[in-house]
Parts: sequence; C-alpha cells; structure tokens
Amino acid sequence: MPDLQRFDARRDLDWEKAWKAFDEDGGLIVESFIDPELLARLQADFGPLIQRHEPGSTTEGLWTEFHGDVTKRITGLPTHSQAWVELLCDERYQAMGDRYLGPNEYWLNTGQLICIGPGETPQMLHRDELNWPHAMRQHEITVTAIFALTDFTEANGATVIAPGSNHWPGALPKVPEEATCRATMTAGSALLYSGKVIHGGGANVTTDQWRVGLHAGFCCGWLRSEENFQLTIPLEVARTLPARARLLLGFSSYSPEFGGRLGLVDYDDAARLLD
Ligand SMILES: O=C(O)CCC(=O)C(=O)O
Repeated sequence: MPDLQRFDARRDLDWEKAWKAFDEDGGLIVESFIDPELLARLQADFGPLIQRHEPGSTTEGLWTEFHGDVTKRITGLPTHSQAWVELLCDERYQAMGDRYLGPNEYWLNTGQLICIGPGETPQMLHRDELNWPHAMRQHEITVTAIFALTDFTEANGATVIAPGSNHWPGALPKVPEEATCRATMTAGSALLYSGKVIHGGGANVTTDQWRVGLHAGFCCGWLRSEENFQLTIPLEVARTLPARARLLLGFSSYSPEFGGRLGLVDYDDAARLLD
C-alpha cells in the first residue's frame, strides 16, 4: 500500500526533506503543525459557526455531489477567527507558496472549513489544478494545506490521496484503489499537497463523528481564486487585517516579479482604499 511521508513539527523538521517528499509523492503530512494554544482558539472560534451551518450544497448538478450532502462547507473565515488570520500568516505555511509559486507571486485560493459528517460518501477524486484547465503546465499553479481541526481517521473521512499521481499523465487518469492511501492525522496536523496530486474527501462511516478540516490553498496571483474574498469578507473586517493577510485575500494589489500590476484601483494599490 502506498503512503505519505510524515514529518513532525515538534522535532527538528528538515524542510528540504519535506519538500523532497512533496515533489516525489505530491504531498506529505506534518504532524502537530499548529501549536496547541492556536488549535484551541481555532476550534473555539469555529465551533459555533459549524453548529449553525447546514450540510449540503446550495449549488446544482455535479457540484451537489462534489460538495457532499452531509458535508458542511464554510467560507469567509477571517470574519470569524483572528486565529485563522494568524495561521494564514504562518511563515512555514507561506514557505510552501514561496517555494512552488514564487515569493509574492500567489494569493489564497480558498480558506474553507470542510466538515464531513456521519454517513457521507467519498468525494470524487480530482486534481485541484483542474480549476484552471487552460493554465495547467509543468510547474505548480496551486498548492494546498488541509489543517486537521479534529483527528482525521479512516472511519471519519480522512482525505483519500494517490501518492505519486502528481507525475501521472493525462488530465484525470483513473485511480485504482490500491494506489491510494488515507491522510490520517491528529488534530493540529497538516496535509500539504500539490495541485497535481489526485485526492478527495473520504467517506465518513461513523454514526457520530464530524471530521473538520480547514482547507486552504494558494494559487498563482494571475489566476481567479475559487473563493471571492472581496464578497465573503466585509470591508470593515478587511481593514483590521495585517498587510500580509490583506494581500493574500486580494485586498491589496499584486505585482508579479516580471510583469505589470494586477488588482489596481485608479492605477494604484487597492490597499489605499482601506487606509
Ligand atoms: O476534505 C477533504 O479531505 C478534501 C476536499 C477537497 O479536496 C475539495 O473539496 O476540493
């Protein structure tokens, strides 16, 4: 059975080895990525929000199936949690974006809670980069973290992933079950993975457990992001955010290393509107 390589943030984590695993397998697990105090604050901030939210998709067709009937998906998270803004600005998390997309060349694609409930069926397997089929190329255009806010187990819906599928040709090749493994991990750990690796949410066969993940990916700054942050986060909240978070959420303008400037207001940095 294939498996993902595991690293532990509490020990001396050799990030070069971690990125080698990322390149080989398309993903890796960092145990205890989030320190316990921050994890407790994330859980406290999001608990009531999750309670209030109904499972299922508000969209139609294929998306209903993709989103899951017994899954709660919640966006606009900076409005609800200062702790999430702190995690968003974590240098180790940004290092993944810097390395694969280029320093200051990316923004957040989405930051959403994915809560897989009892009885949920497996999500269809996919590659995240298929959001932008015309932009797919040899290099990464999107990289993602799923932060576990509860334990992820085989029974409650730990992500299904096919290690090495980041190297498989074709847009979305068929995946034999024996080529997959489950990203089981304890609360506070993170699955870091490539936009090219084939994966999906797992089935939840428990009768009473919700698997809560914070799914937060970066994409190249020149790509349209999955979540429309300017509409999910009110301006008065954006004004309170640190500069780095504003940039990652599209409330400041973006200047790629080689090229022009994007997201301008009156040909100037949009950040001025918030000052
Ligand atoms: O929740 C998960 O484990 C994966 C979800 C996912 O890949 C997605 O919804 O795009």
